[in-house]
Amino acid sequence: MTNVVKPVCLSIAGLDPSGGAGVIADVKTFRAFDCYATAAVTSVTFQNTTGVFGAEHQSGISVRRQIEAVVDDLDVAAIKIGMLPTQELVETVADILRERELPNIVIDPVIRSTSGYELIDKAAVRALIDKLFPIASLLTPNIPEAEQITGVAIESEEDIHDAAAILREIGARNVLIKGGHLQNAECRMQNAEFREAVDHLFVGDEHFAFSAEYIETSSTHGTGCVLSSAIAANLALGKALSESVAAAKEFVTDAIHTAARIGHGNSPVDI
Ligand code: PXL
Repeated sequence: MTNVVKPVCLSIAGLDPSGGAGVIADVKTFRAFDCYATAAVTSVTFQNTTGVFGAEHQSGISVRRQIEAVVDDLDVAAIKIGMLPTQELVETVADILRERELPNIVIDPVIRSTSGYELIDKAAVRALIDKLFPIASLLTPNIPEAEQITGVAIESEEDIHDAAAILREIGARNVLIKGGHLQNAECRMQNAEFREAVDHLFVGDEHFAFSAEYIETSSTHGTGCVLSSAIAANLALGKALSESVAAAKEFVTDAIHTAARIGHGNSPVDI
């Protein structure tokens, strides 16, 4: 028997028991890129395709012990961080990442669910900026998250550049602002024939735009989780940041196309 060596990826995120977002989406994504999947649960949320009904957050010690159990034993090649609902959890995770000098950290600054449920509190947002932005290899906000963190109202590509500049001033090294929400509004106004969803990556002095067909659908639950974990998986496989984002974007676009009809609400992407 031969043992296959695979890169190990770790998701530090919430549990969506209906499988659309959070650690379940992340684990499936890691697996789709042939990485070995591990996960530490930060919050057990109560939700399904119709909405989020509540959450029971984990304590700092629970999350610390879950992460330590993984990193004490396995050689983690990349980490995706999603929902960190409290200041205590942000600080705990930041401490461990620093202590262990863990590589390839992709942070999806999850603030609110698509259905409008606040997934993290205000003190956690502040701590995220102060403690986690500086150690992230990449930050992946969507437009509402970038607006909330920077205070810039994003209505154009120029606004995306302005928001990215602020995110970098306040500590993020590399930033991917996902344009799906902007294209949605703009395209509706213009009633355009060909719609694009453009994500903007800022790395060092470089700017890359990743365009994909904008798909008119309500099946977008979990897309942020899948994109950030797909980027982490590609970094774990040794790809550069821009190549990892390109591969992840293609994967998410396919996943939106092939979303299964699940539940009575907005179907999640399936992978
Ligand atoms: O898509 C944001 C998100 C991330 N993580 C968890 C979630 C959600 C949205 O509902 O539940 C656990």
